[in-house]
Amino acid sequence: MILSGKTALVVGVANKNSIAWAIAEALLREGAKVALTYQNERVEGRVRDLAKSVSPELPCFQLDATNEAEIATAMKGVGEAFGGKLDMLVHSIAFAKKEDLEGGVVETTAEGFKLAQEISAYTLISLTRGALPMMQAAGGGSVLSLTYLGAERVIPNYNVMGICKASLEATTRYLAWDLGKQGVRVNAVSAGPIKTLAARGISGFSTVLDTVAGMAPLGRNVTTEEVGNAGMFLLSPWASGITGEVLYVDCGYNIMGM
Ligand code: NAD
Ligand code: 0WE
Repeated sequence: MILSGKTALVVGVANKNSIAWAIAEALLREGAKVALTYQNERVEGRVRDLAKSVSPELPCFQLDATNEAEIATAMKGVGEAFGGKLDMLVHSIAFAKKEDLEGGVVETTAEGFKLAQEISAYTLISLTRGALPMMQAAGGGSVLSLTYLGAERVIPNYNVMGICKASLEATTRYLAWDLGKQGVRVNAVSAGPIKTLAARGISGFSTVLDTVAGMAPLGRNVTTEEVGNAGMFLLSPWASGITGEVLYVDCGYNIMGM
């Protein structure tokens, strides 16, 4: 098992359909010790039940990523659970106000823009900073985030989230430069559309799924398991020569011009 003796913190599990959960399952399968966080009390029960379903002792911590104090408290808990050493960090969170995911980008308010950027991009910096002392203690580490094609192409209605994902991908490259000398790699997986909680309530999502399945070389949509396995690869020593990279896990859709 490639990850035995390694430790991981996975941020972004809401339920069993979450991409973060598929990554956690792949990490566990390869022998890693995994800790989870949950955003708030509303999802706490569900996340703790999921954790218990795979292992009796899987540490869970509350972490609203916009709350610096909660980041510090969660990191302290992770340090206690893992003997002060962390090898892997997964950032799998995003949020924009519903009204900013429809209508015109030109209508985006400063408040909506800032909220989406803070949760969807800035938190890659603050979470990495929080994890860094434990990665230094481990002699290096690996960070992974989740992005989407809307970062570099126009996907109707993705709007301010596309702008945030462009920011997240640039942040991935700058962090990779910053932390490379310390043996910390920073990469992103660009996943194809998947019907998770974050995709519910997005009008026309079924059309997005059908369009991609119809055009992608593999003729179907990607699964959370496939994204989990690719994410696990980038986090693992098999990817020791890869940093600052965005890896497409989208059944090939991104290569198409027509
Ligand atoms: P999901 O709803 O299961 O996960 C989103 C998570 O973000 C939830 O766990 C939620 O609690 C968390 N979150 C939101 N605001 C937060 C905050 N302030 N603090 C802490 N956590 C917060 O949906 P998902 O599809 O698994 O999304 C995970 C990531 O994958 C996101 O970055 C998303 O943009 C990306 N992604 C999703 C798709 C897709 O089609 N589902 C495609 C490509 C990329
Ligand atoms: O990153 C995402 C979606 C993230 C997201 C989802 C919501 C729904 C509920 C962020 N904020 C919110 N806010 C809410 O109130 N994806 C990659 C999934 C997605 O969203 C789309 C897509 C795809 C794919 C929106 C329009 C078109 C395609």
